[in-house]
This record gives sequence, structure tokens and C-alpha cells, in this order.
Amino acid sequence: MLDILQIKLTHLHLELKEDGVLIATLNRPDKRNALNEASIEDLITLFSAVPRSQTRAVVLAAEGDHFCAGLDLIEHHQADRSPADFMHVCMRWHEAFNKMEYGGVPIIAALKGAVVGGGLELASSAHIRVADSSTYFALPEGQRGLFTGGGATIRVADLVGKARMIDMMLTGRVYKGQEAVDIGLVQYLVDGSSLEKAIELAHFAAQNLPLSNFAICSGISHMQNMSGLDAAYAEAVLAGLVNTQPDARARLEAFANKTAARIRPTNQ
Ligand code: 1HE
Repeated sequence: MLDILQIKLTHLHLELKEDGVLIATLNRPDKRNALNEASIEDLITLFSAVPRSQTRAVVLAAEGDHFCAGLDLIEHHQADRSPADFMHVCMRWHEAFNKMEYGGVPIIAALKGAVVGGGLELASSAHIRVADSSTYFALPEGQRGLFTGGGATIRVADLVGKARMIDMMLTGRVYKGQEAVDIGLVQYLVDGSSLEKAIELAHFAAQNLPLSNFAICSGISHMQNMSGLDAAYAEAVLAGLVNTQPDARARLEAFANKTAARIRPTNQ
């Protein structure tokens, strides 16, 4: 098993908790965590390693007041890229974000301040998003003379619907607070620290069996890409594997002998 703390990263800081919760923190706060080529390579390296490591859940956090300002516009301006060059840049973004969404390990994004452009593409690749009162969302590509290139047409449109995404891009509309929850950009909005809440949720998810989390954090996304008929088939095959795993027997036994916790409504 790969030791996650041994991998070399430039713009991400890692901290591993005892139960396998990994806190990965974007650490370019002086650039508002804008995603340059090195940051994207870091994300690819990290999320290629995570499924083969001791990590049970990831909290994606950020240094400074802003989660992520999107594409590094200064690097893009200075590099003066050709269409083919930028197409390949986008393909690295897709590599990173697909590894996150389809990797099979739960990723919980702790959001604050700006979650804009490519920053929203990054956040939408996580499985759970938690916002605090400072968090706001926008797709300013339209105003910058750009277009999304990191999967927003897939993931953001999936979260909020095509009409809202088009409005965000045409008018620069900014969403925050309860409205961001209501339209599906985030699942949790907290008064206090989004990081604290994200860590709490990650500890919870880390208690599930890894094979169950694998199915949840890759199977659902894959099945959404399939026809209904193929998705039903894939679901049955995956459930055959997950629902008969030897490690589940103790949990089923606990339910049968009435020692397992019952499901009750909570304030989560
Ligand atoms: C940056 C970037 C960046 C900040 N690339 N350097 N994204 C955007 O259009 C958002 C652009 N950023 C902003 O609107 C603001 O910076 C923030 C709202 C995020 C933060 O504002 P503020 O007042 O706290 O910071 P600032 O003074 O604007 O910036 C501080 C520094 O961060 C400054 O660098 P400095 O060296 O002059 O100190 C900024 O240049 C730097 N900085 N944002 C590079 N984005 C795959 S396609 C995806 C397409 C997109 O993502 S388009 C959306 C791009």
C-alpha cells in the first residue's frame, strides 16, 4: 500500500488523521489558489495515489480567504497558448477531476470565499460540498473572454441545470448562502467553519467499508453516464460484489442481533 504522505507535491499540503481522513489543502493563497499547470499536476498525482493508499476519505480545503479563483489567468496570459496547447491543458484538468469523481474515495470540499470558474469545476468534482457564510459561486469566464474547460459543462450543469449555468455565464450571476443550497451547488451551509463540518462528515464516511465507498463514489457517476438498461446491469454486478463482501457480515450480524445502531432522524 502506497504511503500517501511520501508523494511530492508543490501546491498541496497533506495531513493524515488516524482514521484515514486526509486533509489536502490548496496552498497558493497569495494567488487565491488559482490553478496553474503545477497545481493541476499535483491534483493528478494526489488523486492517482489516494485509491491505492491508506486514505479512507479526503477533505479538500484551502489556505487563505478564498477556496479557488479558477484558471491561473496570469500564467495563461503569459504562456500565450495555441489552441492545441490549451486543449491539452484542459485534458490535464479533466484527468485530475475525473480521478476525483471516479476514484472511489469520498472527497468533501470545504468551501469559503470565491469558488469561481475553474474553482467551481474543482469543487463540483468532489462528492460533497460544504459552504460557510463567506462562500460564493460564479462562472466569470464569459466576462474574461473565455469558456469553461475543466468540466463545468458536465458537472456544474448537472448540479444546477443547463439554464442556470447559461445564465451564470452570460450575466456573471453570483450565488451564495441558502440560494446556493437551494439550486444544488452545495449540500451543506454552516454558520461556523466549513472545514470543521467537512472533517466531521469525512470522519463519518471513513467508517463505511472501503468497498461500499468505492461503489458510492465511482459507481453512481459511471451509471449516470449509461443507458438505464446498462446502468441497471452494472448496478446489479456492483451490488453482487459489495453486498456479499466478507467485511459486511459483522455489520449484518450486529443488525440481526440488535446491537447495531438504528436509523433515527438527526440534525446533521
Ligand atoms: C490570480 C487569479 C487568477 C487572483 N489567476 N492570479 N477566474 C476569475 O476570473 C477570478 C479572478 N480573481 C478574482 O476575481 C479575485 O482575485 C478574487 C475574487 C478571487 C479575490 O479577490 P482579492 O481582492 O482577494 O484578490 P486580488 O487582489 O484580485 O488578487 C490577489 C492576487 O491573486 C493577485 O496577484 P498579485 O501577484 O498581484 O498579488 C492576483 O493576480 C492573483 N489572482 N485570481 C491568476 N484566477 C479550464 S478553463 C477555466 C476557466 C476559468 O477558470 S476562468 C475564471 C478565472
